[in-house]
Amino acid sequence: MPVSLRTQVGIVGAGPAGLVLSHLLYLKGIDSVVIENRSRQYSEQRVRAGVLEQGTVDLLTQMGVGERMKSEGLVHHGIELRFGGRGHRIDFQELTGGKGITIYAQHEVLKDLNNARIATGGQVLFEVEDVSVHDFDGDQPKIRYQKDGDACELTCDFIAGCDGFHGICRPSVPSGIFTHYDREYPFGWLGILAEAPPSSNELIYTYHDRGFALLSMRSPNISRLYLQCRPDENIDLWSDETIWQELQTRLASNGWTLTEGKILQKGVTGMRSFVVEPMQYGRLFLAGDSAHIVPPTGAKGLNLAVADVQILARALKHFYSTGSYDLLHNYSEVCLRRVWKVQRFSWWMTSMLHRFPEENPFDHRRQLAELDYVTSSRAAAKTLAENYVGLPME
Ligand code: FAS
Ligand code: PHB
Repeated sequence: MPVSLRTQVGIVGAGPAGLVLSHLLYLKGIDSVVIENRSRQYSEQRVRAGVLEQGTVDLLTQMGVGERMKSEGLVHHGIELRFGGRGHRIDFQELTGGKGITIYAQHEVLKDLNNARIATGGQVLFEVEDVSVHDFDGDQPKIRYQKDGDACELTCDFIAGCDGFHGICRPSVPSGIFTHYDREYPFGWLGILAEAPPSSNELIYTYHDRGFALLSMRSPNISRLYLQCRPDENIDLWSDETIWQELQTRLASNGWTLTEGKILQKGVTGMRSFVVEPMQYGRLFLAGDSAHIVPPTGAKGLNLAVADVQILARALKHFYSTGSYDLLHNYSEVCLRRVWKVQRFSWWMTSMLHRFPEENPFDHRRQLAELDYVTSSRAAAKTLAENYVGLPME
């Protein structure tokens, strides 16, 4: 006989989507259990996103998990677009009425959320195995899993599939329900974490004949940098010297130098745009990367996951307070309006800043004209700025 547990909302995945949802539900008086197959240590060390939109920062602060983010995060009020060896600043403060972004690593957000969940008696079960979801077309969906060798069954009112792109929730929905929208890009990003003080106070996105590069950071002593590479790039072929040399070339600008340092971590990530519609089936609701993937050029992945679960938490609260399914029925529709605007922005930033293998000279000149327009027209710069700091929630 499996060990039987009961909760209101079963959450698969303890990434940004799962943990923000669990804590939001707690703050609304709703019980949840988070089921995670990795260890807490793994998820709190995995280097991923780095940019928090204004809305994400405000939410984490309102949730009471923003103290370390406020003291250690780096607030930025602009970015630089660099092409032709010259930099052009996009002034978020002026263009968005004072909004900005905060550089604070995703794994630091997860540490803060895990600590908050534990401090408030939350149930986040790490290192579970053989997770599966069942009966979500009925009113008592179940999550089955192995924990410390015991077979367990968690009966819920609802399941939130926050288990990322490679999770089990999306594939558990019967075929024929979902429509998939997918675009793979003909390049990836080679990313490094380096023990080097950032050579700029703000992010630099650069368009170069040899390909895209991005200067970001994690702290006054740690730089985070990326360069466009083949989608199937073999990271072992890239010595630290070669990486720095390529970054120096692509980021070069008169009178500016890129400070190098010891590379602490390096890896290659592929790039795709992906959306599944609808984002729900029965009492299973998908949120975050389990439902959509954006290329990281717009720094949106984590922020979109947080937006999804804000909408889901509001709908669940409405159900438990009134018994009405209205907001739950509208979950996908409301989420997808934002998802597709974020997909558009992420695709646009990616298309403007990367070299495409199959491009012709016209495409190259058109990209340069796009960059020239964005950095010389206030209207064009404003559209970049308002998307980058985060569109308002519905
Ligand atoms: P996540 O993938 O973060 O979390 C899903 C969780 O579910 C994980 O903890 C996983 O272990 C767990 N899980 C999976 N299968 C399970 C199962 N069967 N049972 C139980 N648990 C299961 N976004 C940006 O905005 N900027 C970036 O620079 C950026 N860089 C990235 C680099 C990499 C290498 C990757 C992979 C992603 C990057 N992203 C970036 C996107 C990333 O930040 C995601 O958008 C964000 O993590 C989405 O959060 P979640 O939806 O919670 O999914
Ligand atoms: C990062 O700091 O990891 C980062 C910043 C901006 C992006 C993508 C990644 O667009």
